[in-house]
Amino acid sequence: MVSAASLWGQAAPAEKQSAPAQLPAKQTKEAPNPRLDWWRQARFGMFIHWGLYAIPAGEWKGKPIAGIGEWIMNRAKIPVTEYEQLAKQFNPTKFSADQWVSIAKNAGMKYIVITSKHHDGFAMYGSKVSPYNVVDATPFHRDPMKELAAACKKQGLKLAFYYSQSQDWHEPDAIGNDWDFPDESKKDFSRYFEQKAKPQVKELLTNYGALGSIWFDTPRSISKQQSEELLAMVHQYQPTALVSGRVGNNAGDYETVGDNQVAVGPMKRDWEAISTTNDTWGYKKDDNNWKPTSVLIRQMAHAAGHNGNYLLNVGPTAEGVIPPPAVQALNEMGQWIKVNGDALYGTSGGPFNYDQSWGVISARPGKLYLHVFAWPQKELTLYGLKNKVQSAYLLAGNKKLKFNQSMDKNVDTNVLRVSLPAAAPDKNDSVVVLNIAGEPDVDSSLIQQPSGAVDLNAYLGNIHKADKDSALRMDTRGVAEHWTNKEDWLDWNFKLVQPGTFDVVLVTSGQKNNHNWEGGHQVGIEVAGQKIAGTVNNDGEENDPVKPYWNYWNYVVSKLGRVTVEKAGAYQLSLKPDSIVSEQKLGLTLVEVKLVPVQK
Ligand code: FHN
Repeated sequence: MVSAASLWGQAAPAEKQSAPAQLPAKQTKEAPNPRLDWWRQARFGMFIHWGLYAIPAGEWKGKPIAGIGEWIMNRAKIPVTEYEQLAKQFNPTKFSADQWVSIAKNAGMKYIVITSKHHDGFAMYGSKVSPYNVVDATPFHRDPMKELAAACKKQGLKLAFYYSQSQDWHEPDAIGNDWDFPDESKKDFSRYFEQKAKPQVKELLTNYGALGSIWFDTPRSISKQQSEELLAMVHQYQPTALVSGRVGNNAGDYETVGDNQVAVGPMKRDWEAISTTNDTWGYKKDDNNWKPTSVLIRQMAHAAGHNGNYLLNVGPTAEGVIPPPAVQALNEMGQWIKVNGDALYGTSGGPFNYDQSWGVISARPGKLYLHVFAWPQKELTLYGLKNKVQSAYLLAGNKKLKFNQSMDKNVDTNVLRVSLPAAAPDKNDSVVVLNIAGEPDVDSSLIQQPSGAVDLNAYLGNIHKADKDSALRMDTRGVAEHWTNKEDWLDWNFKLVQPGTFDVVLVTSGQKNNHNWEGGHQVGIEVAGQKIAGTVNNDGEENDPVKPYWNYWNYVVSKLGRVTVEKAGAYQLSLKPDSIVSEQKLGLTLVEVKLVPVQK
């Protein structure tokens, strides 16, 4: 456990009442890109990973193969000649393009992105460029992409193709297969790029009607010129189609953040969160770690609340069936959207830099949508909104709500209080709409939340680097990573509305899929003239249902000690490491420092 230094629990002198530093402006809108109009409107899409890997479904020669299902060829080092044999078994007799598109449509999804060729190199469409494709090499002999294009057209969804432009484990010249083709000196990437990748992308752009995008992935060492060629090709053949950020070299139309990372904080570009429904992308028969619908709905709302899209994956079986638990969750998301779609489609991110203890905010001109995940007793509080609120209502049933606006003089902050009915209209996300006068205008200083907790997220901290080349940086979840230099430190300015005694808690993060976590760091915290010191230990998992957390990443709680702050006002908290353990090269992966009120 934790050692705390001498000032534990003592009454604290009020700190100098200087104004807290303003946080960076909320997401800056990019220059207009008309290609993005439909995509910003859509906000929610279906990702489909489907290919030969659905046959082994995570098991090779009777042994389970760890990791994501579509990587089985690589993880089990399956020779090309053996993996090719799978094509002879691929006969998805239960595949129905209409049914898949209906599942997406019913969920409220507006576009579908499907793997036309994943890293295994097998084309899931009829290709003239390579016979290694679903029409020529399988007993199925149908082109599922043609069928999906027709079904999407009929049902009014956009279709987009995922294409792995750099990794192709079937090809000696491409990136990724070092078990069949270990001699790097024999590889000529541009031969593969010119003879397979570009001609196949051209086929996709010219044979399937109007596309929403080409979703490139894992650029690896592709050159800037090659990324730009792909971009130009897509725009040449389909002037309205988008190119995903992973075309490489910052050439795409928008940013694709890391897998299963829901971005937080100010996002400078249009972006897309990509999420699995369980832990794998391609079907794996023993992966039953399904995300609950509450997590999926809240992740989607988080993405919208930060100006992003939510692309949610399903991995159909080799027979062509989308796993029932995923269909069930999508159905429940669709129910939520039928009532609350106004808070999603065509919205932009909310005006605050930080999330609320009860949820997140999305916006459109004249309206703020308060997505309430944790329904408070009687009253919802929002600090820092300067606009006059004209009316407030629940999106479910348009029920009008009473509210009042005042000033809290102690912290010089606007306070909005909205009266709520006792029961939440939706257990996952109930939306309160505010009609406001004018452009949103908010006090952007960080403030204690209505719950009484102070959430000092890593991405909101001021970073003090001892050495400008230090590797410390924020990942797209807003988590500090590569913090291995103990001379680097963070501090935060914040306003405290309700003084009291607080537990000081550090939340740190492990690697995806719970693989690694590193602790044992010694840290010091100073706030309101009090110092505590402690060790970053694993005191349990963070379990805050309001945050877009899920156990794909583990969030570890470390209780450092206790402080008492006696007066409302402006404060600063600093976090300085005394030592950092980095044997696993992870170091201190900080999600946030939390001040949690101690219940009297
Ligand atoms: O390697 C792929 C992976 O298999 C999957 O397709 C994901 C989806 O975003 N993209 C790559 C890893 O980031």
